[in-house]
This record gives sequence, C-alpha cells and structure tokens, in this order.
Amino acid sequence: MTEKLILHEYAASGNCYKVRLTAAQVGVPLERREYDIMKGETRTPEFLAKVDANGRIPVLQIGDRFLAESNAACFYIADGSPLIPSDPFDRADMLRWMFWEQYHHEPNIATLRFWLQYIGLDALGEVRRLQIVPKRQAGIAALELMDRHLTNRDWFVGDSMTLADICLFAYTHVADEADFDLELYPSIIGWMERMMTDPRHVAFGD
Ligand SMILES: N[C@@H](CCC(=O)N[C@@H](CS)C(=O)NCC(=O)O)C(=O)O
Repeated sequence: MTEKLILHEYAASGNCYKVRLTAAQVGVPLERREYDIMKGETRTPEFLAKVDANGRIPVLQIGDRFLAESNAACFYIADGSPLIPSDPFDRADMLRWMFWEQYHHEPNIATLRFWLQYIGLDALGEVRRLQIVPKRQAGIAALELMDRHLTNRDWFVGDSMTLADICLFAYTHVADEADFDLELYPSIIGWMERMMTDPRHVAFGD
C-alpha cells in the first residue's frame, strides 16, 4: 500500500478495533486520530463536511479519500491478503458473515454494550429502555447461531482466519460487557482463544 492510511476512530469502539486488528494481521501501519463520540466530535460541521456525512467513526482515510463503514475499511486493508479467500464461494460466504454481523449481531450486542457501559441504564430514555429485552433476545440468538456454526469448525469460513472472524470477534469478545454470558457458548470460547493466541493478534486496548 503506497498511500498513507489514517484511521479516524474512537478507540473504545469495537467497529474501530476491527480495523486495527485487520491492519495488525496484514502488517499495515495505521496512523490514528481520536474523536470523543460522547462529546459529539463526529457531528461537527467540519467532520460532516470532510470526513463522513453520516457523522460516525470508524472512517479510513486513504490519501485524500475517506472510506466509512468498518467492514468496508477492513476489506480495503486486507485486499490481496489471505484474510480474503480466493475461492469465489468462500469470498462471498465471508461477506455473508460480515453483512450478518452488521444486521443481526452489532445492532444488538454492540448497542447494548454502549447503552449499559457508556450511557448507563439511568440515563437511557424510555424508548431505548423498551428495546433492551428485544435486543437481548436477538443478541442471544446471534450468539447461539455462531456457537452452532463453530461446533465442528475452527473458523467461520474455510479452514483459516478470514475477515469474517475479525469482524465477528470485535464485539463478541466483549459481549460480557453487555451482560451476555459467554460461558454458555463453548465453541465460541474455543474460537476466541484461537483468535487471541494468533501471533499477529492485538488486544482491544493496544
Ligand atoms: N455500521 C457502522 C457503524 C458506525 C457507528 O455506529 N459508529 C459509532 C461508534 S461504534 C459512532 O460513530 N457513534 C457516534 C455517533 O453516532 O455520533 C460501522 O460498522 O462502521
């Protein structure tokens, strides 16, 4: 990669961690710029005009171009590496899990983590409080599906780590912060251990 990569991020976000983990796996250097989303720093007129009109991080800056959406940023960084399978079915299956993560996993597990750990139950409005139970049920369904899928396999797609594993790992390994009991899912535990003992792994806080 010839152009400098800058990650516009909030370090405590799992979506931003995915991008750092992908970069570490493929050995690509990232410059990091921190924004405090709790203070609305991604909603300023400057951020909306220059970085992302959607007002969210992560955003990967490639030279003078800006790429929003965590899974798209991971795909850009990992392009051409073994994290993206060369077999057409496996490559599409990897994307299937990444789309699934954004629709069935992240909106439930990551959102509950954000509400409980960062906003706090007392400060949640009535509308959000009413969504806790359905989000918890959907989060449990997502974890159960992952656990079943991993029963007889080491990785989500094929026989080695792909972006599907990285994108799903980011919020799964901190699901306990949203009061999900990961001990109920032995295949997920085994898979998380494989992820964390990989020599190129970087922890959330690194
Ligand atoms: N689908 C997006 C989600 C981005 C997102 O919701 N980012 C959150 C942090 S994880 C954010 O920027 N929140 C600040 C805000 O909405 O003002 C992705 O995967 O990148």
